[in-house]
Order: sequence, then structure tokens, then C-alpha cells
Amino acid sequence: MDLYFAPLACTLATRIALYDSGQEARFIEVDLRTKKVLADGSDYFAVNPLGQVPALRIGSGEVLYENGAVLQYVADQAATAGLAPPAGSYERYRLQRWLSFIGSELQKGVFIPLLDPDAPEGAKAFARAKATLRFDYLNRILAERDYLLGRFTVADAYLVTILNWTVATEINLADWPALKAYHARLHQRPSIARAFAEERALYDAEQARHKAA
Ligand SMILES: N[C@@H](CCC(=O)N[C@@H](CS)C(=O)NCC(=O)O)C(=O)O
Repeated sequence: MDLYFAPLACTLATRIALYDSGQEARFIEVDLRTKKVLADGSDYFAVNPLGQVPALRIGSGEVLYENGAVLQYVADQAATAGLAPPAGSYERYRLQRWLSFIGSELQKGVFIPLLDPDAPEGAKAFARAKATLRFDYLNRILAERDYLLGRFTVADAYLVTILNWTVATEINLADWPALKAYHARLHQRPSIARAFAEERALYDAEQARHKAA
């Protein structure tokens, strides 16, 4: 598998899933500003016509997009690791429900307007207003259980990745103690600690490159 990623972007979730389930992959870094593959300067639009990561090239040569699909694919390649409940089970639909919630309600609905320097203030205010209800809800859920589905799954890999972004926004996790404790606890997990440390170094290198450009 080839994972096209950007440092500390939503693709960190897939790196976590790969490490957690002990799977090998090639990690191909994309510069999202230039939409070029970093290693060879090739046009990333040729991989994903939307220019977004993740893209996952699988053995057949097919390329899969969208976090929810990519994460489930990776989980299913190492089913015994238990990162996704069995296909067709009710639990699997609960997983899909969380992946949709994180991708739409949090990533797109809250964080993109807050993080995008081009988003107008009205969009940011709208996103901030949406954040409270969603974070209150997650805080209630995670006060009662350690993981979204009761045990670690790709939904947690995705949620911890998105919560990392709060440091670059005015959202303060301290306002939601159970969510803050969940985030800190997940960062102790070896797959997450390793993936985060590696991508943090890549992120710093990317920032230095952008500054020098
Ligand atoms: N709906 C997509 C969204 C992916 C997405 O927004 N990726 C971000 C990085 S976290 C990206 O590539 N942003 C650059 C862009 O949208 O041009 C998914 O769930 O995979």
C-alpha cells in the first residue's frame, strides 16, 4: 500500500492504524500548498483529482480516497487487530457513524473554517458556534467510556488526529475534561506516540521549507 499524506494532516489517522495493526506501507509526502509529490515534484492532481489527502494506492493499483473509506480498508487488511468491527455487524455501522461524524461535523464543519486562513470571519464564528454542542456531546460520551466504541478502533485514530488541531485554534480542550483526558491517554498509546513524533518532525521540516520558499 502507498499512503499519500501530509504531515499532521488527517492522514495521521491512517499512519496510526497501519502502525497499530503492524502493517507495512510506503508513505508518500504531498505538499498541499503546491499539490506536488515532495520526492519527485510530480503533479498530485494526477493521483487525486481533488488534490486532497489521503489517497491510498492498493495492491491492484486502484486508488482509494476519503478518510472513512481508507481507514476501513486499512483496518480490514489486518482484521485480527480489531481496528474495525466485522463488516455487516451492527457495530460496523456504529463505526461508520463515528467516521462520518468526525469527517463532517468536526473536520469539515468546525476545523476547516477555523484553520483555513482564507475563511472569512463569519465562517469562523459559525464554526465556533457549532463546536460547543459537538464537543459537549463528545465529552459526555467519553466521560463514560475509554474509546468511542468501547475499545480502540480507527474512529479513535481519526478523532485523536482531529483533536490535535485544537492547538492551532482557540478551542481549548480544558473546557471538556473527559475529552482532554481521552486525548492525553491516547497519546500514550505506542502507535500514536510513534506516528505523532514522526509526523511532528516532518511538519517542522515542511514549515521550514515553506518559510525558505
Ligand atoms: N473528505 C475528505 C477530506 C480530506 C481533506 O480535507 N484533506 C485535507 C488534509 S487533512 C486536504 O487534503 N486539504 C487540502 C485541500 O483540501 O486542498 C476526506 O475525508 O478524506
